[in-house]
Amino acid sequence: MPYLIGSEVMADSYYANNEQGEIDVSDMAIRSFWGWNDSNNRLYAMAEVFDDVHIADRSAPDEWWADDAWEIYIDVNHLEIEETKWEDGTKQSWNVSVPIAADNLGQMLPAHAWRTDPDTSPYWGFGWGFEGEEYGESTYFYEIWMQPFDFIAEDGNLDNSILAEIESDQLIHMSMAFDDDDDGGTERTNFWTTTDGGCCKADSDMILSEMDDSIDWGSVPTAVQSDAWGRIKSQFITQ
Ligand SMILES: [Ca+2]
Ligand SMILES: [Ca+2]
Ligand SMILES: [Ca+2]
Repeated sequence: MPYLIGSEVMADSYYANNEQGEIDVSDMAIRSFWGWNDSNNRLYAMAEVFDDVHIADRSAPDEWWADDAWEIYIDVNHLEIEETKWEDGTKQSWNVSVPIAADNLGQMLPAHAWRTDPDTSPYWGFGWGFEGEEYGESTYFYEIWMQPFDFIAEDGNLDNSILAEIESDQLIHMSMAFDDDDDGGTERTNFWTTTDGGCCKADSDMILSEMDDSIDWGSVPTAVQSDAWGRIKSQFITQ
């Protein structure tokens, strides 16, 4: 079953002191869909983000968070927040900001070489596009698949890292945020997120429900590899 997360459940309680749903949709309007696949243990997400101004003006690789960006944090084992760490990969991030600026797409922690680039990493893929003005009023579309790990060896050695088996009815931690830079520079302005705990935590609950056959998924074929995800995607497009 795909899960829809819209602007009404997002908050910027940390940086702009806004409550859940207190979002000016002429400034930013967000829809995101999440799904998963039992057979390949992948998580899938897509997002559609209307924004009055789109900016990617970073001059340093680690300033993606001060541009328009999509931040994703995953802890598949639903640990206590203080038990999740970048170092051992019990918390993994995919933070993307497009188009590429300062030679980077964003930051993926832990930042082992085999994790950082979706074009070469076997563990995730990413696609994006937009309608409207590239750096003006626009709607950006993001799509990602992620192969989460239970944990990742601190030295990044894959032989000592365990891919997660994700299962039906499993409760996982995810969180995501959408940064909104409208005036350039490296201030964090708006940070619309599923968590009220500020930046960089995987602390929102998500249950991996089975597909619900009572939903009319449609039959629109897509180029995406998973049939199940293709059905979810077709639902997203036609809603
Ligand atoms: Ca905006
Ligand atoms: Ca910026
Ligand atoms: Ca913006």
